[in-house]
Amino acid sequence: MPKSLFISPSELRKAGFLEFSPIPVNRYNKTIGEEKEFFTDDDFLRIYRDMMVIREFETMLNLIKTRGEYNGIAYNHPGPAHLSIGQEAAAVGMAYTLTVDDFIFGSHRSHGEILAKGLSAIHQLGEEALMQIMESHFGGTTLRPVLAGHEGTTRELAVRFLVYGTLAEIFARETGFNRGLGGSMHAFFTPFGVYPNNAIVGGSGDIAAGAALFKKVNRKKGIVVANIGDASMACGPVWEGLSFAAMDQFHSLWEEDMKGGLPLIVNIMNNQYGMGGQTAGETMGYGIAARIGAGVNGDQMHAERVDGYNPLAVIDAYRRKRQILEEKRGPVLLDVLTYRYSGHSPSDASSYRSKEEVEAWEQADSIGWFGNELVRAGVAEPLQLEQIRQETGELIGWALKLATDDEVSPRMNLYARPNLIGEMMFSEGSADRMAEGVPEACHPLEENPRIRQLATRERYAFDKEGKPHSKIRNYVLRDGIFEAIIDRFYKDPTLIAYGEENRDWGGAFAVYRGLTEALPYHRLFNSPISEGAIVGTAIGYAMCGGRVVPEIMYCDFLGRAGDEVFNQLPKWQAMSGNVLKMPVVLRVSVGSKYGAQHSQDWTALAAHIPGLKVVFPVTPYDAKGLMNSALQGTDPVIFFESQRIYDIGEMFRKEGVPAGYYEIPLGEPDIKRPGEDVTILTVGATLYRAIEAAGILQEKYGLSAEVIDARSLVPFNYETVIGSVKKTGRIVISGDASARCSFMRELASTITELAFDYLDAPPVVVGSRNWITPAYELEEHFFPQPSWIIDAIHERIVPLKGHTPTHDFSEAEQLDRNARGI
Ligand SMILES: Cc1ncc(C[n+]2csc(CCOP(=O)(O)OP(=O)(O)O)c2C)c(N)n1
Ligand SMILES: [Mg+2]
Repeated sequence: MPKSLFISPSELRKAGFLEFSPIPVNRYNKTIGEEKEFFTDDDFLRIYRDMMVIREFETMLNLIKTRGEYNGIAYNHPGPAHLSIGQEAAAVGMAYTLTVDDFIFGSHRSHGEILAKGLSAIHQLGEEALMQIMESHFGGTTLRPVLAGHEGTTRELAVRFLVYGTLAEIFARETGFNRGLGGSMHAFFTPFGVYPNNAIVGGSGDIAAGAALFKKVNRKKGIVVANIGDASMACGPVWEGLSFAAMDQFHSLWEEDMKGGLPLIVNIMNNQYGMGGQTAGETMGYGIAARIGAGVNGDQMHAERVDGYNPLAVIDAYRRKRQILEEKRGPVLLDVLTYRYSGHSPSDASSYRSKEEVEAWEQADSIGWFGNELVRAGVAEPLQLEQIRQETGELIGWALKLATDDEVSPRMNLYARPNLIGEMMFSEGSADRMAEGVPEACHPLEENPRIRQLATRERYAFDKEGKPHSKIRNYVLRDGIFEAIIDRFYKDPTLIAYGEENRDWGGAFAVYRGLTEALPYHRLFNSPISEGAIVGTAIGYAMCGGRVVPEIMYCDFLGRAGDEVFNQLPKWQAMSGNVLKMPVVLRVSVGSKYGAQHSQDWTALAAHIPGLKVVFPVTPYDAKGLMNSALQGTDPVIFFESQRIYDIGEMFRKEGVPAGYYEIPLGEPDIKRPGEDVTILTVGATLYRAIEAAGILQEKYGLSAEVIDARSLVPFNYETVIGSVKKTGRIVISGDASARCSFMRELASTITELAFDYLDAPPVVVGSRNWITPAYELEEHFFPQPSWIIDAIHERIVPLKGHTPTHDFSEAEQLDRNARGI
């Protein structure tokens, strides 16, 4: 249903003031005595114990890094260890009230958060559930070393499992929580609600918002916490995540039980520093980070600063904020004051702060202070606290010994299985739906007006006599994409799609016309203009178990989502040790008419990044079949589309585009015109210019060209192309990307390696010039034209009798262009 939110000039033009409410700062002031009503002595002691576990864990790592030894156990750990000594109360306070269904995301400095949340989950889970979690993680690989000789309770076993799994991960052991592929900065363990920690600081900002979106849309229990460093509050993904999470539409347009804000707490772990830059007073202007909330939405994100040196203050805040989230009034911003005594990393010389400052915070140390308070309030005897400290030391020493033992904690054996990591890059799943359930829709699929309209369209572009149908009668490429997507919307209840102008507008290029009527807001909506958040939230949504189709309006805008597309989307499946799946089909439209910033083909950038599948279909049949495959899979797919041809009919498949469901496997190039004398391999919409060139080659020069459409870039099965080259001995590769470092160059070099013996001449690349894309009116000088392909064949492969080239494809010209970098 189209929306109606009337914008009234008389209302909007009224005079007034924007008003803000006071933001509470360190308002918690209860004593332990006063809190006894809400905590048992055991609870207090557990808080103390959890803080102590983190302290000792991090202290051990600090000693390993700086001295190569802890309690007589020597070890060399060359990898990172960003420690949070001093921040324990903030972590334990954050995790204490969270349930197992609540998810936390973090950063490079999140060992403490993993332990705190894990310990909290272990406290809550029953013994059977704990056993089941531990036994099923990688078929017991992490549990086995822990279980050997264990004599305590299941809960004690689980604590050992948590500490060991985290440490083994930090040391890159296959027995670690992520098979050693995550490591210190990316370790996590989803069964305890610990979701990915991100070494790209601030990276969790939009991903966590996507996880909260998943919870909301799929009616899952629990809230999501994004732990973000104070310095990372400057990062784009954090701001984009905030904008996304605070969208008005959750309240104004989403309907029934979907109405209301996202269950998200952005928890600033405010330790006052980046690495050495001081946030308040130097690198940021917020003074008190909680101020940010006032700029995000009318609720000021219910922002508050809390004293993260007192675990009870943080717990109190979480209790209150959770209620806000349960009332669907999120998101929430918490500025949790803390301090790290440890350096940014163990090599940090602390040149950016004074000894006095560190000592002043050490004086106020949360563990020492909390212990004293417990004694003062009669909760614990000093001896009890000392016993906790000792037990913790033993626990950490035990874990270190085990995690550094190459026999029990081996690394992934890449000698025996050299391709193991390669095999983990993709999940290669096939799933009609990511969860059971009835997909929500506003009407049955057959009643959809566009589906009905498409039933009357010509699914092959030519009539019986071979004459083209009038354009408006044709079933076109955008229809193929639409049919695949709407079909999946009716199969997979988790599927959602969003991007800029995706709803009422129907997508900037009308691919989604007809979807607005079919789907409720929570399955199809307009996002803010936040390419980072569009992709980042999709990543968070998918890693929690949903399927999602985000859209980037122009390929050129991919740069705005650079971190999400290049660092997050491709990496989490393997970095998780294959715990996570990433069923995200990212639609990216390649422009042509709007000049330098709206016309670039960046397929090579996507294909370069390991972990992404990349397709670029250019016929209605291929578009539908490849979209079906992409949506059936569980891997991230960058789905390139070309704005030149959204309204092109099916010109190659005489049977037309099937109305029913079919898949075209990713990775198979397709011969679009058979031939004998020369192969023209195209990437993207250049196919149609290559077909034109092939016609001219045949008619004017009697040369029969075989035209192959790459269709996919990653994966890519070379067999068809090599088979063609064996026959023709000649190949031109053409596409609309600027030629330098393009995927065409990759194809050319691989074909040279694989088919050198069959080639009469080296493969020739005919791409766009290495310039800015000029205006549409000048584009024939920039994008490959049929005449360029013919000229290139004439100049570099086989002279064409009587041909006078109009473009210079000589070696001298190529050398000169390269020498000048153009
Ligand atoms: C995008 C990005 N920029 C820079 C870095 C290098 N770096 C690692 S940690 C860090 C400081 C982060 O400060 P903050 O967010 O406050 O977290 P803290 O280290 O204090 O926990 C920097 C600059 C990075 N990892 N990622
Ligand atoms: Mg910081």
